[in-house]
Amino acid sequence: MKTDKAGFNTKLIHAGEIHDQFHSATTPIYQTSTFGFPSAEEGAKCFAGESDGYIYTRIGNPTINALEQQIATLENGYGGIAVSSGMAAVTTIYLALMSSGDHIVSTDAIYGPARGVMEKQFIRFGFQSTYINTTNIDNIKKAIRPNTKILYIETPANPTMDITDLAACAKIAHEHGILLVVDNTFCSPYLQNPLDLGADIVFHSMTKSINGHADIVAGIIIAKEKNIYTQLRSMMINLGCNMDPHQAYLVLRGLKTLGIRIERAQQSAHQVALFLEQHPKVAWIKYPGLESHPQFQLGKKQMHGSGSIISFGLKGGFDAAKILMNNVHLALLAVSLGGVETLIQHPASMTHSKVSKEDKLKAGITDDLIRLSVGIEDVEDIIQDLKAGLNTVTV
Ligand code: LCS
Repeated sequence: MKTDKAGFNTKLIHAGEIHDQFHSATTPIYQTSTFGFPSAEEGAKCFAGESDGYIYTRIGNPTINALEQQIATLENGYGGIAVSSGMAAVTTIYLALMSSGDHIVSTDAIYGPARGVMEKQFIRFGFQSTYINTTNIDNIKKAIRPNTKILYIETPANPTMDITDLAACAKIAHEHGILLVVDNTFCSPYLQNPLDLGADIVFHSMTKSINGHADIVAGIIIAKEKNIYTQLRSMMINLGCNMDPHQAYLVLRGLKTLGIRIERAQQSAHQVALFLEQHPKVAWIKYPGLESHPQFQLGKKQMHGSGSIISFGLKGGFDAAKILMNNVHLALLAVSLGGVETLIQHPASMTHSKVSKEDKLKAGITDDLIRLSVGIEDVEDIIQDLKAGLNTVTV
């Protein structure tokens, strides 16, 4: 069906779907590496870009293409580029859009390896980077240099849950001729649409809520305009970080329930956040749905909901955090987030362990910070699990 004017949940089921001769209800898996040409002339046309026939799966594949079209529709972008992981999305963006001597301004509290690859590896190629607290727009203005090419924002940020004003970022970026790139992993297209707020590129680790079932690692980049889309696609093809058709099929399957999964998880997350906020052993909590969140109003304005990720600290600090993490039984002590299962982890020693101690502290990734990704189990069980775990904390 035509989904241009359809609602979000209808698009989740039907946008991008393939209409084959058998009227299959799901998009078929084209598990093939290559595609035959009907003639030598047609093959040459495909390579010349004069025909949109498929050539080779690293370049394009109908199952992967269905997913790319679907997410591009959900994010209101020109086109999507599916990649093998969220980190493949990050590195494809850096390598497609930066040259030696170019500079990036970025949120300091981003997913650890997205910062690490820039500071420890791409520095060899002459890429320059400045990491700042982007919740204060003045910090961004001060950090921009004549050679700045990208303003890179993660909001809510992993793991601090700080929220940055995307419309204000788009204004500043465009005044300076800079591209605004937004990591929308924590929200998914269901909760936030950065391109509508002025961003040029949005990307996701689809390993998280888009797929939602903790059985796939995947990523996608969506560009607002054709010329940037073409640059990114060309880089992905040459890097060879394409998605696999079966991986695309699993993401397409998970994506169908994105709306109902997020609605339920965020309803539970709100209840869990209220429980933690009033617990005597909890020192602080940051959840976009609580009025105590420093950017509560901004979150309400630019997000369509509060999501399912909570960060919090205990009065007993890291020692207490370790006791809690070792004494929960429903929540899995594991990295990743946004899935149907509740996960708990310690960013300072896990996802962000490679960020220097000094940079972690500057970014607000304190030793006591515990990150909780609330799943869709019965919320009473999630709270009971945390309550029992907190009871074992004696420090
Ligand atoms: N962006 C964000 C915001 C992320 O949280 C992650 C992974 C990535 C990009 C990279 O995606 P991947 O390559 O893993 O698909 N975040 C993780 C986390 O917080 N725990 O484990 C992985």
